[in-house]
Amino acid sequence: MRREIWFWLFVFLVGLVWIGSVHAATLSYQFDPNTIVSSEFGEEIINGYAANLTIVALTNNSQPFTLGNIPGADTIQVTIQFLNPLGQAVDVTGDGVEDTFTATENASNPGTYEASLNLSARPGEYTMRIHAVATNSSTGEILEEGTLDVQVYIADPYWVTVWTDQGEKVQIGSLSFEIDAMNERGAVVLLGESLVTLSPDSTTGEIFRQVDLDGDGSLDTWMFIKSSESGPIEVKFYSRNNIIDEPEDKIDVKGDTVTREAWLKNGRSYRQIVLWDNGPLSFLKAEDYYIIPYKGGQYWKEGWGSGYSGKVAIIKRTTYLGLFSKEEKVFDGNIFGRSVGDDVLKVFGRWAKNLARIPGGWEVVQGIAKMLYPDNYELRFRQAAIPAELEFRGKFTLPSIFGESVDWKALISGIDTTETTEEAEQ
Ligand SMILES: [Ca+2]
Ligand SMILES: [Ca+2]
Repeated sequence: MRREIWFWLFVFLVGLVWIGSVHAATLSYQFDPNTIVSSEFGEEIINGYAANLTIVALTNNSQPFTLGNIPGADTIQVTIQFLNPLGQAVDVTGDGVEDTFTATENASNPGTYEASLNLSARPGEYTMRIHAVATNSSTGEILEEGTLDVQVYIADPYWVTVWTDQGEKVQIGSLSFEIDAMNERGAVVLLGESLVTLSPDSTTGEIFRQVDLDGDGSLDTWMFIKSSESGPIEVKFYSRNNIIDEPEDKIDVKGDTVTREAWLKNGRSYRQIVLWDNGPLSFLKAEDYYIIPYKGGQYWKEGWGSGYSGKVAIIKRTTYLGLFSKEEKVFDGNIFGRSVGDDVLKVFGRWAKNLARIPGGWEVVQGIAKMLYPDNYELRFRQAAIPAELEFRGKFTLPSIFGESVDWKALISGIDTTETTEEAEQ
């Protein structure tokens, strides 16, 4: 008896699930990879570049979701909306009005729907909601429907990140700014001459503002400000204008400390920086430093508004009597937004300037480091293809007792072969 009750309960539940699924269409989607940027971080729609979306919809019995396959239906609508974290459809075309895009059925492929999404949205993460519904227009009855939610990122083709401290003046394009205060309630920023208070957005929690980087008075760029746990403040700029200018080395000497900003990667050029010890006792003992950017696109890839890369090795080479040298890796890894080094040399990955390659991915076209070091060091820039093009003190390199020995050849010549040649330089 008891067993029977369980049996009928089971039948009842299966029936409920079945009734519930009668009206469920199954959706899948694909972006034309030639119209978006995709990376290990995910898919990104680039403002101003139409992203072509194909949606395949199936009825509950796996037939193409088309009028002939849904008895009683005389209307099918397949729509796309972009939702904020509260689940509300938002404006992604820049006119202030929330958007619903309609996909059209491919005449020769029933059940396949296509849309071209040309956006002008505030950069960031959105939920792309695809909704397909078949209705009977005279009764208003929904006969079958399905929804698919996908997380996507919308970005502008140019994206620059700079890491800064409170009270530090930063110049980008014609805009100078300084973050005077920053906490969870917002940021106080000196933008040009005006002091503004920015509060976190009520839906995303982000702190942002539209700014003018080319001085024509119109707001061409999105500025996002984000604090990090203990480190510097991350300021991101997204623009449809090219805000990636030629890098300029900057130098500032205070007391016996030199602060210098210099590029390590610019386009396809990688530049090694040698800090040559010119101290008065360097003939007895010299401590030289080598800052070496890894060669190859895979070390300089970003996406989804973060995923910061920028791989650099820092090697300290100590030479005694100009003859015997020992080497140690002081650092090996991503320098962006971090201060690395030792008590003599500090290296801070300050600027990451990114370009969206469509198709392809994001590329850090410029990586700029800020370095702090004593003024008895001379900076030597090299664009060496092989280790012989770098200066080394000392004829004999002592075997490394602690840690790994340095593979100069791999570091300088680059072991990467994945960088494609069809990427056009901008
Ligand atoms: Ca709109
Ligand atoms: Ca402007």
